[in-house]
Amino acid sequence: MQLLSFVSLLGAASLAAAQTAPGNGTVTGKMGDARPVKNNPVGEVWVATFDGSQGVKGTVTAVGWTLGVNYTVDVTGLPEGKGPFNFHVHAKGVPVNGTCADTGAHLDSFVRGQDPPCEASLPATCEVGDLSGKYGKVDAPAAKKTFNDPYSALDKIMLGYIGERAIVFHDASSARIACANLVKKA
Ligand SMILES: *[C@@H]1O[C@H](CO)[C@@H](O)[C@H](O)[C@H]1NC(C)=O
Ligand SMILES: *[C@@H]1O[C@H](CO)[C@@H](O)[C@H](O)[C@H]1NC(C)=O
Ligand SMILES: *[C@@H]1O[C@H](CO)[C@@H](O)[C@H](O)[C@H]1NC(C)=O
Ligand SMILES: [Cu+2]
Repeated sequence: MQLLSFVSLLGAASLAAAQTAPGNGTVTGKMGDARPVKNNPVGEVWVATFDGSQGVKGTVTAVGWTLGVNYTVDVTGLPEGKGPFNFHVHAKGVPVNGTCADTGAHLDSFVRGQDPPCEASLPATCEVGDLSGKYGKVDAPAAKKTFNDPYSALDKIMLGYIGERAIVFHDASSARIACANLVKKA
């Protein structure tokens, strides 16, 4: 009886160790977990417009909320057979020549890096810009998805500021298939 409970204790201990192994929850930003943003201008709207010239057509909208930002992805034209698609806020905007390669890496305000991948159950430990890592990928041909990200900021002085940065869609090979800048709606 005593031995049995000792054995089950050991089992529980190794299970706990497995759950906190590197790559599952122990990796966070060098500046700590992303901080929830509570002072965004509620209702302020930013839109990334995909005009179809890169195949993807539609919008990714970011609306200020009392906790971070509400995003709505509403796009068509995701290429069949190339998904599922990741999408991120990247660190830089799209240059005038439209090259998605020049949008930098994911927005990573708390300096976490991409490896190991984001653990969706622990979104504060993920890169701020890794929206599909936190809230799920989308698939071809059309995607409509709404979610709240507590860590996205609409104020330039805040960590996690997403304004004027690019939303980038990647295919399953991680190629950057389409990008557009988040622009403040007048
Ligand atoms: C991480 O741990 C959680 C439970 O804490 C588990 O649900 C999840 O599957 C684990 N993820 C990985 C990648 O091991
Ligand atoms: C933002 O999303 C929350 C739910 O996550 C919802 O209660 C709220 O009404 C939304 N706000 C706006 C401005 O869309
Ligand atoms: C596009 O513009 C960026 C920024 O000015 C530049 O670094 C890059 O070389 C350009 N790419 C092409 C293909 O013209
Ligand atoms: Cu990306």
